[in-house]
Amino acid sequence: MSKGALALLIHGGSENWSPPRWRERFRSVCGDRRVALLPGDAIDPVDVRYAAVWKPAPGALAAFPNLRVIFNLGAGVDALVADRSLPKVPLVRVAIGDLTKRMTEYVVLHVLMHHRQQLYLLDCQRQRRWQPRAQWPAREIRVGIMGLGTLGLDAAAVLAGLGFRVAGWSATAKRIEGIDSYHGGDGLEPFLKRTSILVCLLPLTPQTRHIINRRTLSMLDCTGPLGAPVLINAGRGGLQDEADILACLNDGTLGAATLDVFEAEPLPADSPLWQHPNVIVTPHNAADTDPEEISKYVAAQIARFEAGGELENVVDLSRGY
Ligand code: NDP
Ligand code: OXD
Repeated sequence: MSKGALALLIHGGSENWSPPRWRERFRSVCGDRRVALLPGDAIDPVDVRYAAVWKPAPGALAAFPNLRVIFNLGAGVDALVADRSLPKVPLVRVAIGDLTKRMTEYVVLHVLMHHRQQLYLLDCQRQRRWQPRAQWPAREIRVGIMGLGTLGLDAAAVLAGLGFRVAGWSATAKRIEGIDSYHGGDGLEPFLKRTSILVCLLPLTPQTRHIINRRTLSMLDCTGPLGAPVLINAGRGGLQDEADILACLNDGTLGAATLDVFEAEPLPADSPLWQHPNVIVTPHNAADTDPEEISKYVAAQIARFEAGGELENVVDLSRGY
């Protein structure tokens, strides 16, 4: 009996993430299973059992009557969950060491960038000025991580290992050695009030949309050595109100920001964030994962599922992440 086919529906991405490259990779890890890149490759929709997708057109997955599992080729599923015609089959997201470690690199890089006053030092370099400022130790900086899931937990542990005082905020209560944990609506204000570098690694859901706004930024701690607090958002652009962030940067409520994600991507050329002296903009590449690792992860999940095993990292659609 022939194996159920895998359909690839992939939009956007750099050359390494291009649809033909994904087809090549999946063909090399899927043995004799048919792999069809859509639209384009000929395949009868009734033969499709699995779909591996990145930003598919809304409604596109409803075309496969025998679909058994959808694999999202990234960690965040907000765009898929918003598709009301999404077939009612398990939706699996990426949670693998390669992605997690790359996100941790990004978070650590940017926490250190602000903690070690690198924006100031780069400015001095451009002006040929040799003017070091006093540097405080990591233990005087309180980092707060919104989202203590796969990504937030790893970043928290590495930052704590560097000596930062780390806290996290999540939906449900956690007990994690060395990390102060806050949760739920009641935990948000005390969490923000003790935080001077805020790292956002939340999923985008109706509950978290625009959670980074003037009200929440105004609660951050400005008594530490940094003076004004710092924001690092690598979750999703929909988590932030960009007009509020700009206004807070301009009136000193916020000292600086690193942003990897934006309300509109690519960030429009006329956004003031591009040129702001206290903003670091990166092009949604915080965890630019190795696609080979992702295709092997999907192929292994399909093999386990067909052998009667459990799928891993299935999204809870009622929570939206
Ligand atoms: P997880 O699902 O593992 O973790 C999500 C965390 O957010 C959990 O701790 C969860 O709490 C918490 N959370 C969710 N909703 C709320 C809420 N309303 N209030 C408080 N806490 C909440 O996700 P990951 O760590 O794997 O990924 C997080 C996000 O990072 C992704 O959804 C994606 O948007 C983004 N991302 C960005 C990338 C980039 O390149 N910029 C790359 C990869 C991911 P609890 O533990 O209690 O459930
Ligand atoms: C993801 C991303 O969700 O890259 O994996 O944003």
